[in-house]
Amino acid sequence: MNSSVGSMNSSRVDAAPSVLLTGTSSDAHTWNLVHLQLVLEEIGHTVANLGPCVPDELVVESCLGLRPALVVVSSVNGHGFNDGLRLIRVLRARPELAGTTVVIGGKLVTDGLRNVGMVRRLTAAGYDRVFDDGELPAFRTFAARTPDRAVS
Ligand code: B12
Repeated sequence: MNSSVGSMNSSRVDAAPSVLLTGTSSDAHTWNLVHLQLVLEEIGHTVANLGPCVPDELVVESCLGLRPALVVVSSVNGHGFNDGLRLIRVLRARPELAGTTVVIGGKLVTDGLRNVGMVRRLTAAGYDRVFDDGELPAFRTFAARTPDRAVS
């Protein structure tokens, strides 16, 4: 584990996390992250929760250091689409992370509507799935199918 990787909270300090959970660079909300961590732990994952307002570079560094099987990006402040688009481009630019499963979800835009064009652009840029605010059951099923370890 890279010692420079900080985190808001982790399931077990001695276990490599299967999931890296992060807020976006502009997003100060925290309870979304706490809730998602509990959901992920309930289905058996170990979680490194980087917390809110995480710079893109720290997400990249954390992914390279921890090599999680799944990266979960959460945003509710309405800037998630733009922040998320920028973040996935930076992540996918690293060949080591080209195959890592990365999903995003929450309240990604300000109109509160699921926008098909937005989902298409986020997936075209590299997200494996885009989850709407209310799609926790679908997310739970998806995360339960994700293996504990990244395939190297
Ligand atoms: C508390 C709060 C704050 C607090 C946050 C304190 C903290 N430490 O977290 C403070 C006061 C700091 C704050 C600030 C702001 N907030 Co605020 N905030 C809220 C509020 C009232 C509750 C959020 C909360 O904690 N919910 C509880 C958690 C558990 O639920 P959740 O956040 O909805 O997350 C769930 C789902 O969204 C979903 N989900 C989230 N991410 C993901 C990811 C995946 C993969 C999946 C599957 C699901 C998922 O699952 C989560 C768990 O159930 C909401 C309104 C509301 N009632 O939701 C507004 C709200 C989120 N805030 C909003 C806004 C606009 C702001 C500000 C921009 C206001 C301003 N002008 O300054 C700033 C942004 C600051 C920033 N830099 O991000 C808007 C966002 C609008 C939008 N997206 O369209 C909301 C919706 C209020 C509103 N109706 O306008 N806020």
